[in-house]
Amino acid sequence: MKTWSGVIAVAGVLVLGAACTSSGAGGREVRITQKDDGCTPASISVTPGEKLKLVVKNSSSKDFEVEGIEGAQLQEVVIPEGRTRTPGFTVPSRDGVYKIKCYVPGGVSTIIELTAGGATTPQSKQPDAPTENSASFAPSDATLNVTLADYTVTPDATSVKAGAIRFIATNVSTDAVHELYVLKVKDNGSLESLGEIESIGPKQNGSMVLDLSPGKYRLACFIVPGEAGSKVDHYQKGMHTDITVE
Ligand SMILES: [Cu+2]
Repeated sequence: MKTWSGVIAVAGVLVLGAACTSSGAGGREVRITQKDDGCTPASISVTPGEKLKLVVKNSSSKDFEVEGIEGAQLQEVVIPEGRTRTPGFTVPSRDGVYKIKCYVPGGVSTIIELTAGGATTPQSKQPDAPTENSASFAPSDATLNVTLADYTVTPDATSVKAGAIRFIATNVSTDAVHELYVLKVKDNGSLESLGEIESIGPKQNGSMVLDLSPGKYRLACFIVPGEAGSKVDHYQKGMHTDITVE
C-alpha cells in the first residue's frame, strides 16, 4: 500500500508539471499564477541545468513580487496588479530543491519549490552574503542603525533627513535568520520595495545605502514559514515599523 500511494503521489506531480508548462524559445515555459490567496503551483518538477522561462501572471488586486531565496539565483521581480512578467531562471546543475518566494510585501506568500532530479531533501543552506553597497556613501550622510530581534525591528531614530541614508542592520537573535526590507508606504497604503539586506544570520550584520526622498517608509522582515528554517511569519509576528524621511 505504502509503495502504491508513493507512486501515485509522484505521478500526480508529473501530471501537474506537464499541465502547466510548454516548450518555447528562451527556455521551457513554466506558468505561475498569483491570486489574492497566494501563488500556484506550489511545486514544480525540473531537470538539473534546465533553462526556464517563468511566465508569472498576476491575477490579484495587489502588486506581487517573486524572488529566489536560500541561494536560488532569481533576482527580485515586481509584477504589478493585472500584469505578467517573464523572468528567466536556470536550474543549478545539481539535484536539489530550489525555492522561489512569491508574495505581496506584508501580505500573502507562497514558497514555490522547484525539485531538480530525485532530491527529497532541501539543498544545503547558503545564505546570501550581506549586501554592501557603499559606493555612493559620504561620511556626512545619515546612518540609521536597525536592530533585528525575534520578532521586532527597532531603528535608533524614527525620522531621518532625506538623501543618502546608510542602513546598518544588526541581527541580535541567537538562532533566527532575519532580513531588512525598506519599503515606501504609498498614499494608498500599498508598499513598494526599495532595497533589502537579505539573510542576516544570528549575530550578523549587513548594510546598504538608499537615496530616499521625504515620505513615509516601512522597515520590515518578510521571512515566512519554510524560509531559512523559520516556522513563523516574521512580519505577522510584528517585524515591522515605520519611519519618516524629512
Ligand atoms: Cu525576521
